Amino acid sequence: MERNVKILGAPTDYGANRRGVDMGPSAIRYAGLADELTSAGVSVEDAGDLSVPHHATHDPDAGSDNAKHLHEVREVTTTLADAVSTALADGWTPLALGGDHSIAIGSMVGSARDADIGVVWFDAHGDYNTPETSPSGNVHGMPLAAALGVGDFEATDWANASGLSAENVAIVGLRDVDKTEAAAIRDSDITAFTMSDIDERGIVEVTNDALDVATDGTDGVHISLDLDWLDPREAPGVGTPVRGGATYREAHEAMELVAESGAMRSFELVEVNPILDQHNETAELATELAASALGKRIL
Ligand code: HAR
Ligand code: MN
Ligand code: MN
Ligand code: MN
Repeated sequence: MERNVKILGAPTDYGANRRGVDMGPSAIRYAGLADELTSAGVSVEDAGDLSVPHHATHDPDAGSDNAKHLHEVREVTTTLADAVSTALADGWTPLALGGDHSIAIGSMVGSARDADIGVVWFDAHGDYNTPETSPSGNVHGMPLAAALGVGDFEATDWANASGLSAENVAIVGLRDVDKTEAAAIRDSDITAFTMSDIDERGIVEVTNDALDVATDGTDGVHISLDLDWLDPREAPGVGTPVRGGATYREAHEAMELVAESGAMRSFELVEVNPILDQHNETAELATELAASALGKRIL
């Protein structure tokens, strides 16, 4: 399939507990994203970075301890949602560069504006907290709940605007989930695969099952790749590393299966933090995985 990819930088850290993840888009570009994607056979246009509110100007009272910087997160995600839906309408596959994982609210809302979508969420974390259940108040632990309109998010038109249904959401690679969050995932219609599932069944079966969930009755799939899905040995440059993650080969295989499915509608790479990285290797890995997901072949 002929693909044109539009890169949309979302240089924000408002949803995270660590500064530095706002430099993710620069690090990923510096690692050679455009060339990697070109080598995958897609044509690429870099739309640059979205403008995001400056830290010095933000109103500390606009969020709350339960959901920090929620005002800024709303602004960034609303801007990104518009950019994603415009790119799709113009025939592009949008690739959003985080930034922390809160940007996914915007990616999903934008991707779903003119279509029914499913989501495959590669992550160590469930990202299904709500302001009421979050132990940290960091919105990057909440984007799936936000886009599904769970808890406090039910009342927000900016987050709860995707029409996404939990039956079409699959999470792959879980190994760090908060207690109440785990119960909420179990009670939901989300399909969740832990690292143990990958150990027992292998990455091919698990990824294909996740893609089946996300493609069932939908027009396309949003692929959300949190780099902390990978083991910290492969991806040290993330804010919340957790041991026991996907290997380099497993991650590539999963992305190759994404490419083979032909189902990707929109894509994002999040949580790359160059300040915590070693020689930009996590950003480089992100570019390689993106190329695999977009069809790069050895032969
Ligand atoms: N579950 C924890 C919280 O809600 C940690 C979330 C970690 N964040 C991410 N997202 N990197 O995947 O605070
Ligand atoms: Mn995440
Ligand atoms: Mn994560
Ligand atoms: Mn393969």
